[in-house]
Amino acid sequence: MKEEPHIITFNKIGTPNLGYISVAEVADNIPFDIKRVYWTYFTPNHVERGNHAHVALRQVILSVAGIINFELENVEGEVFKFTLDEPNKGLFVPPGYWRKMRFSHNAVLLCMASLAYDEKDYIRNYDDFKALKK
Ligand code: T46
Repeated sequence: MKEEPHIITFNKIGTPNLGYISVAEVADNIPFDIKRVYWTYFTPNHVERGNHAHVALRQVILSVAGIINFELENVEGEVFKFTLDEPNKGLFVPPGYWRKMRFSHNAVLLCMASLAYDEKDYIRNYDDFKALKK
């Protein structure tokens, strides 16, 4: 079955008085074995990051602080827009989606990824990406 980007809502344990904890766990709410975790921060809000697609990488991405707007496009030209504005809201991104991200000044993006870093998994040219359409 074709995978589509979608929001994963993590549990939120706690109360407003005590604060909260959310948990990501393979086989519970992460649909792959996590091989790598990375995070990005201090991105000025006029900067657009991303502008690439992945060949095989599967990801669950959270905004653990601040707000991140995602635009995802597949080779068929379908566009999916998501706003990560709660620390218990994750975005599952399958392979084959061109992504653009915009950040609030305080945003911290945390990514759980299915593969080790490999620049060969990146498609960084939009025309090359669109040429994948059969
Ligand atoms: C993604 C979005 C959400 C490494 O050396 N190792 C790593 O594991 C990563 C992720 C990046 N890098 C290097 C590669 C570049 O020289 O860090 C530099 C910045 O990476 P990039 O321009 O790809 O950053 P973003 O924010 O556009 O994209 C990143 C991830 O690369 C990408 O997988 O989906 O965050």
